[in-house]
Formats: sequence, structure tokens, C-alpha cells
Amino acid sequence: MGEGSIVGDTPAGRLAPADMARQAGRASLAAALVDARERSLRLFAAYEAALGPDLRVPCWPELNPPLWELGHVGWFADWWIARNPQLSRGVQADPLAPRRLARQARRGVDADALYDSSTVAHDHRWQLHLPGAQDTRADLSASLDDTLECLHTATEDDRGLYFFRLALFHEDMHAEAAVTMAQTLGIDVGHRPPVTFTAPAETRVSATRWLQGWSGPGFAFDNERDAHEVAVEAFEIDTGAVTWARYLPMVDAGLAAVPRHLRRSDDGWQTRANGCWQALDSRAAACHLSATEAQAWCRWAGRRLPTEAEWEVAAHAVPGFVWGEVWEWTASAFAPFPGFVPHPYRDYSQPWFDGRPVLKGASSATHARLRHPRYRNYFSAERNDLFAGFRSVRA
Ligand code: AVJ
Ligand code: FE
Repeated sequence: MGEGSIVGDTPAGRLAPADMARQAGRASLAAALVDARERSLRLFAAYEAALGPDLRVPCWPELNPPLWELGHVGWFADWWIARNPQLSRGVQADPLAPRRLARQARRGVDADALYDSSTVAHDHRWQLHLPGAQDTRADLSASLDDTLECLHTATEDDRGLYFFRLALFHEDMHAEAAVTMAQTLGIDVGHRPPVTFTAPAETRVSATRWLQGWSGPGFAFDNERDAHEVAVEAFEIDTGAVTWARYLPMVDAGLAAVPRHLRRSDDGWQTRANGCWQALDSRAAACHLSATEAQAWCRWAGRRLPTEAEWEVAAHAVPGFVWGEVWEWTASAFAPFPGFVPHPYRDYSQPWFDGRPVLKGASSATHARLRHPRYRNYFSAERNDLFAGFRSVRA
């Protein structure tokens, strides 16, 4: 499930998987959609094995009922692809165009009233009478058939393929959310991140002008548009994420709380992974930290978080810049780039321009298709359940 970390840039002339995915044509998109669905179903099966047929999880802000999340992934694809009368218009599609009936309607089930994340409030997802696991799987299977049938007749260009790529990445994001939620609940879903260590080191990056945002061909998220130039002053940045060996002295000094999924034992620090406590390797990247904890460490260490632009410049320019093991909190608030226009899925970005920070990179639970140095992730600063840490810059 985890992919290896990425060092620096991709050699010229070779596209990284995430670049390929954004330009994927019909054939590779079909294979990717099947692959993403297999992962979703594997994760769901692991939840079933761990939680039993009810699949009950506590109503916590960082969780979703697994049955709801699986149904939501299928509903999302249906809504934007098979049920969308303006599918072929891509980013030009009217999001309010009346939809074709959902297949669940034949069973008297209103899929839109259950699975639309924009209208079904978080806590309400625990009160719904959701279809059971078998019905949900059957719906997803029929949904994927419909998606692939639509894909077969889609126009092979960025507009014609827009919603297929969106549904693919959306499913990948929910798969990562399922791995994250499993870590929160102590469930083993087979997440085995590769063990990689980067000896702490710092590198200097010269002042530059940087073209931020997506200007290349293929799919882009609305929050990556428009591409625009930004000036970046010289800075010195860690070549890898801050390790536990660097982070924990602040905790040992009594200046910070014990991080989530960590505890002290007679033999030193332990961490809980897949529900099992084990010795912590202090050479590993610090993880499951909130942006608040990352900021506090930076202040304590006399350092600061990189801006989003600094992170991107370094990821592209620095040979030996290691990223992809943990998401990295940045100092930048998630905000629209100049010229931002919301795409048809209006709620992907716009509701979250509320001051929360951008996270860059990827984690060990992120599919290779989403590991792009221009990708902008965003969660509220207090979230400590994510596979997220940070790197620091000389203040
Ligand atoms: C972009 C990962 C922050 O999980 O809230 C999934 C992705 N949006 N369904 C999230 C998303 C709608 C989003 N992140
Ligand atoms: Fe979603």
C-alpha cells in the first residue's frame, strides 16, 4: 500500500506516476479506476474483519462510518459520471444540472440523501439507515461498470476525461482516509510503510522566482489554478522531515504533550502501529503531529515552518530532498491562487479557505497517483490523527 519516498525531481523525460495519472488516457484510466476500487474494497474488508458486520465506529470529528465512506465513494463517481448529463463538459459542467436517477432508487433508497458529503452533516452520518455491506458492495460494483462504460465513449482529452480523473483521485483520497482512520482506531488494514531514514541535514536554496500552480497538461485541481510567479528569498531547509530524535527532547523537557500514538515505557518510547505497541525508532520521521505541535517545536528549536512555495522550490531544486513519508505542515494558509475559479465540485476547495494550513508532499498511505510536489492538501491545524509531520527552515 505504501510507496517508497521520492528523492528530488523525476529524471528528465520520465514522468512520475502522479504526472502520468493526471494525463492518463482512457485505457490507463480504466485500469487505475479498477485498481483504486480494489484498494477501497480491500480496506473495507479489513474493517469488516476487525469491527464485525455492524462496522460501528465512535462518532468522532476525525472519523466517518466505514459503510458511509464506501457508499460515498460510489455515490461520488455516479453523481459526476454516470448520472451527470454534462459529463462531457468537464470543468465547464453545470454542477446543478438535474441528475439521472440513482440505481439505489429501485430499492427505495435515496442515495443523494445518504452520501452527499456537502449536504449530509458529519454527525448525521451516524444516524442514517445505510444499506448493508453486501448491498453497498453490489452498488459499487454496478457503479464501476457504469463508469467504465461511460469512459469507453468519452472524448480522449482533458475535458472529456476530467470527471474520471477526479473520481479516481477522490477514491484514492478516501482510501488514505481509511488507512488514517484504521491507525486512529488501532485496526490493522495491512499498512506497512517502508522503513526509510534520512540523517538530519540542511541545504541552502538560492533566491528564485517560482511558477506556483499547475501550468502543465492534464488534470488539475481547482486550487492549483492559476499558475502564477512568486518571489522566494534564499533559505536553508531540512533535507528530510524532522525525526523523533529531534522532536522528542521538547517533550522530555516537559514543554509539550506526549504525541498521539506514543507512550513512555521502561525501555524508552513506544509507538502504536496497526494496533500494536512497539519500540519507537527515533531515526524515523515524527508523525501524527498537529500543525500546532509542529509550530511549537519550531519556536522551541529557534526555527520555522517552510512556506508552501519554499517547500515546492526545494522539492524541485534540491537533489536529495526526501519527501513522501509523512505529509508536511507548512506555514502557509490554504488560500485561492490569483484567478481561482471553483470547479463543478464546488466544495472541493472553496469551503476550506478558512485559514487552515496547507500540507505538502504525501504520506506512506498516499497512492503513487497522488504523490505530486504541486499537490495541495489541507486540514485544520489541530488534526493529529493524520500521517503528518513537518520539516523546518532556519529562522
Ligand atoms: C483534500 C484530502 C483534504 O479529505 O477532506 C474527499 C479530500 N474531499 N472528499 C478531504 C476530499 C472530498 C479532502 N482533502
Ligand atoms: Fe469525498
